[in-house]
Amino acid sequence: MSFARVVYLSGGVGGARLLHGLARALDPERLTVVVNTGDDFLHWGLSISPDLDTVMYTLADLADVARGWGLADDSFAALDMVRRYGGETWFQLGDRDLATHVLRTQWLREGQTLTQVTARLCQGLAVRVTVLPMSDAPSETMIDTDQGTLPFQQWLVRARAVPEVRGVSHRGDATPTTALLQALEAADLVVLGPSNPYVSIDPILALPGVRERVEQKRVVAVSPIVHGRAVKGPLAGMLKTLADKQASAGCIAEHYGRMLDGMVVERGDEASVHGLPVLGTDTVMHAREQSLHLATEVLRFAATLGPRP
Ligand code: FO1
Repeated sequence: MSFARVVYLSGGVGGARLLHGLARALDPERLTVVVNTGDDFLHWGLSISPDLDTVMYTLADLADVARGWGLADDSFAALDMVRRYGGETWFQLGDRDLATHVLRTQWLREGQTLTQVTARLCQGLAVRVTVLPMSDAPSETMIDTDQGTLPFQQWLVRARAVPEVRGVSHRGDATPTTALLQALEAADLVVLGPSNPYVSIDPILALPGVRERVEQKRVVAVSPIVHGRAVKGPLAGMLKTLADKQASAGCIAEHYGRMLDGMVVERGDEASVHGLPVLGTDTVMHAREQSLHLATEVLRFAATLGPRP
């Protein structure tokens, strides 16, 4: 069975890695990426959408893969001038990256939606996969910590995710875009990327009507936890403080619950997943070829899953 329309929910660095493989395993018009915008914020007066940019740059083969964000071979001359003026330099914006934020800010101010702006930026980079922000309204992820409630980037980047996480909430009353709901209606497979469920996938599922629509579809998740550790980022600590659980692929499956029809985990982690079809394979993607291999494995595994009991 091959899938006619795949919707991929993505956020953060991990999600983008698998996406590069999916975009090669599928014809571009059969793949829609729905991207978390809970990380978005205003910085230097510019509208920054980190997860949208990481997805777009990855699909355009322009991403700095090692660093996980921004453009490969970018320079930081503007950042150096900001530093000389005593401006904020904790969030490092590259010179070419700035063009994305400048035009996104301008086009949003002209009244275009984030969906329209994203399509225009993708067109400029010849990205043919459909990239959809989860909402056209702001829905900033807030992190409740032992040092107060912090906006997401202030916690993750400025505070280096040191403050202990006590809760995650979303500011604003965002609704899913029509394009997102239509993509879910048309989908015959939904893949949850190997992203942090709390801050990259849950913000998408929390939008009114999204979880219900996803639950009606065939859903496969790829574990962001490998042999008890997060491949990248603060997830293991969050599982401890938010769910009092030792990080495992199984607790990611439990987090998503009945929504899942199958789970893809690192070879050797299968036993941690209970009551769900599970595939153990190579999920850690160092090189580009590995993301194509994993994408192919995910699609092949998804095709073996019968209708939900
Ligand atoms: N993450 C950092 O840890 N330090 C940075 O200076 C930084 C700058 C940055 C600039 C543009 C962009 O799109 C992303 C950037 N990120 C940076 C990553 C960003 O915080 C994360 O990618 C997501 O918000 C969480 O996945």
